[in-house]
Amino acid sequence: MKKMFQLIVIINLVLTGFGTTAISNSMIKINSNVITYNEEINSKVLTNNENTEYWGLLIGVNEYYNYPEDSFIEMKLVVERLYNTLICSDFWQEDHIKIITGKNATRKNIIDAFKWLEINEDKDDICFIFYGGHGIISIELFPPFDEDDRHDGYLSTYWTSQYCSKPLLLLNLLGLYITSISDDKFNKLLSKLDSKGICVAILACQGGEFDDSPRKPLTRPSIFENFFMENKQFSYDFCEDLTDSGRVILMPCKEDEGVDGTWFIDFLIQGFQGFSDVNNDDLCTAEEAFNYSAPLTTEYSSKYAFLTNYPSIFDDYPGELVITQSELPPSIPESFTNLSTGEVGKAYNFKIRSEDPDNDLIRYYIEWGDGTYEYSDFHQSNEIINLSHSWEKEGVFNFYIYSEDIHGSRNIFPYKDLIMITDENEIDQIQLNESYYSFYPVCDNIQVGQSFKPQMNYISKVAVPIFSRANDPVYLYIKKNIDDEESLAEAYISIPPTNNDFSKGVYNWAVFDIPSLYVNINETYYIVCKTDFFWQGQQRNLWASNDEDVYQYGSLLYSTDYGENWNNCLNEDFCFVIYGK
Ligand SMILES: [Ca+2]
Ligand SMILES: [Ca+2]
Ligand SMILES: [Ca+2]
Ligand SMILES: [Ca+2]
Repeated sequence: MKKMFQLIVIINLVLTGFGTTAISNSMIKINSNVITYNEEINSKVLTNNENTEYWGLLIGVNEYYNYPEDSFIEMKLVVERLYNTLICSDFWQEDHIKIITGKNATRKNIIDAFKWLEINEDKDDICFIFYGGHGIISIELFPPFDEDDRHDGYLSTYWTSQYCSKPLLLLNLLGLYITSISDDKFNKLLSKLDSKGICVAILACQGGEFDDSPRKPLTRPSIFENFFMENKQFSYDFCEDLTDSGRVILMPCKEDEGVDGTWFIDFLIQGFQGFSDVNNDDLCTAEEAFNYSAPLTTEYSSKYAFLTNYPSIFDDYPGELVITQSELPPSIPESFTNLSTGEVGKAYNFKIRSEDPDNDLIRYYIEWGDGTYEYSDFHQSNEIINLSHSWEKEGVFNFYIYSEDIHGSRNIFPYKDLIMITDENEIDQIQLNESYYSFYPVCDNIQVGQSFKPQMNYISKVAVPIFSRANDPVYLYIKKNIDDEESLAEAYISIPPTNNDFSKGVYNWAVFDIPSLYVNINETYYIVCKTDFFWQGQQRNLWASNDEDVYQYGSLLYSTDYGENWNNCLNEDFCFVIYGK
């Protein structure tokens, strides 16, 4: 059942509603995945000269108007990481990179950004374009009718969910056409660029749709032909252009696949940082980064996610396309402090260390979990340093420490830790052990709970790790029996959407105040959580859990009928902390 939840969650994450899955039997697409891809690694033709400039366009659609459940908070983080990685390299200048995220990620702004690229770049130059957001597949309604599978891929924008959620199919399709960028449109935008090398990286479902070659012929006449002469001409023009396009397109999956998590782009970023430089020339090419990312993406997605992704590459650039100079980040920080509890207002020291492969100076970026964050000073590589922080309220805090070298190269994976802060209460029951990518939606029709046995006479607070994409009130109840109408106590809070990197398990705890509830020690009680949101597969509010029996005195429960009937999962437990007296 949980698998069903998760699968629906993921599929919805990527399709925003109405997508139709395509069965692909395309002959034109280069479906080379990592296993069959073997372009010459050492025969790089590096023809950059003093006139070669690098231009970047980084698009992260992290927010969808009116549809917080579609938001993709990670995309903003990914774009920031990409920017930081490119800028570490001397090839790249700040004013040569345009970033489009949030409310700015509209179709018009994206097309305008391509115009900005077009005006600035010339044939000596190299362009890098990233798009991250929901990819949608739809029947091929508009020309050119060039898809063997009769489906087009679309890159969504800020307005897409709003205009694609109309009940009528035709309105949906029109909305899609008006608000998003089809693979054909994308191809057209790329074809206006003169740069000798263009690298495109896509992180979207059906990302494999975006490898259209400019040489691709119009394969099928259509009834729309007479109405769309301009487009028809456009396609025929493409047929005549038989020169190399100079494009390398890096795609997270095949054209009919969904994408789960940000692994593909995470490992591409690592590749551009220098992990991919197999020939040790301190240059990272698009091909090297792909070869580095593809097997890791497959490995990590098969191990941790619900869909296994097989990235693919379209490579029309002669030789290898250099994107960055290598600048390796420091290692993931290791901690020498083992502290799980603390008191309000008291400063605690954490000893940490990391090592830069180039022996560069290192500073640390810390998110303390209470809304505060800070940078440390620069320190020697491998030096054990002290970080100090005090938490000002009772609760559970996940905190994250990132290492970054003096050139700005930052490890994309943080050190993760947790501290339980107490004030006037004490900690009674805890289950802190989450397993990667284990969670349940918290909704109205889907309700979730956890049984426990208190060892103190009063319950005063319950903390649960809930990842939120919207400002929904989350209701928490304490019940004596799971199907009791009446609850012994209830509390609710609104959890604002945070900048958290959910796909890496980075999120905060929500703390619910219970007005001192008297309970009998060692008897079973239940925590129940719900929101007012009707679940149709969205990842709007999620409660982290463990898919093994890690808490002895209770178990995880869920209901799929508004709390009428409950399923008791004896071998799973939610994460929670109960404060008592
Ligand atoms: Ca290299
Ligand atoms: Ca190549
Ligand atoms: Ca370094
Ligand atoms: Ca258990």
